[in-house]
Amino acid sequence: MQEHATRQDWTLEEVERLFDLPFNDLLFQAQTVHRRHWDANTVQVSTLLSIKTGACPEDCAYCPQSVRYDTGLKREPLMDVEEVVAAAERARAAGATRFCMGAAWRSPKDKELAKVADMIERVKALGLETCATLGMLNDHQVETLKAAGLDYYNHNLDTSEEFYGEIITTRTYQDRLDTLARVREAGLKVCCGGIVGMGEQRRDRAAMLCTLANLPEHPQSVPINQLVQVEGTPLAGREAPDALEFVRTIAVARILMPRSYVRLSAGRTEMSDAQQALCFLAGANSIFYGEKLLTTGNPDTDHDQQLFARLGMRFEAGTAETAESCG
Ligand code: SAM
Ligand code: DTB
Ligand code: SF4
Repeated sequence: MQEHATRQDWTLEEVERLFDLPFNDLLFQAQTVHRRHWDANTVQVSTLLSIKTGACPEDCAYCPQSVRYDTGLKREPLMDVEEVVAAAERARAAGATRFCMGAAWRSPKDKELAKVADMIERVKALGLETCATLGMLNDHQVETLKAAGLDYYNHNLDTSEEFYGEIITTRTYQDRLDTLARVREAGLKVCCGGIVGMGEQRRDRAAMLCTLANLPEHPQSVPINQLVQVEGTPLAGREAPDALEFVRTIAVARILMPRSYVRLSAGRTEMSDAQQALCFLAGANSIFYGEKLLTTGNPDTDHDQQLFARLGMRFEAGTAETAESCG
């Protein structure tokens, strides 16, 4: 059906009309699109590790790792490669298929990047897909990551261009789009999404998803985070978003980007099992799994396993080849 073909020419008005649909109509449409492209009962599982924590010079108002806010977070320098490999082994044993390494940098220095490239090679050799989120990159840095075998680069737009300046003043939306273009043009898969619950309007959520869906290629992975409120950040104390509005955001992402993984990302600890089930019905097919995100909590793995059993859902099997199977 033409209306469900993959498109990159969405108008903001069209996207807002999707948001405005009656809830059941929106979820039915999202689930229909979802089933056309995906197994409806399978979820991809990624595990996060903060490889360099805190003391970030940027001023992202949501982030506990910014040097500008006193959140009581302990700073940690770039981890040793062996420690990262050990954490990746544990994630693989727990059932994760993708390992995401996050660093609190505005952009990496070349020496730091060389060490991250080692981490990527070693984690990939375990048979895991690799993802990194390290801030802004230049062409040369993107090439280094590509040569190390990186699969995905995460770099979020976070919100609409209009609202961006309310949340971050130390970089521009265009800076973000420039790094995304470098990553895409180097042939890396793009992981790019945003945050719901920062005080933005529905129009901002629609505009962010519209921007993502109109990129030259849809990001292969779209994380939708609910703001994790951390004491000491400027956004602590914001009103939590309406649970159903969060589900709507997932559903619209699924309809706009039918072939992308849509990840129900940060914020699951604050969500009921019923809300998470609605997110899967709306087309989410990826989660962060493991008891920590970067610096904040995530549901216990036991709880997640029980939730998946109750929903009759399963984890996606790994697709990356192990070093052994390559001979
Ligand atoms: N420094 C790099 C950057 O900003 O791209 C990489 C790490 S940064 C922590 C990665 C993403 O985490 C941010 O773009 C944001 O979307 C998300 N994030 C950070 N703090 C969050 C919070 N309190 N709640 C929800 N998402 C958050
Ligand atoms: C994404 O979109 N969410 C993840 C990952 N990409 C890097 C990070 C969530 C961080 C939540 C706050 C924290 O734990 O520090
Ligand atoms: Fe730094 Fe990334 Fe946190 Fe912004 S989101 S303060 S860039 S770690």
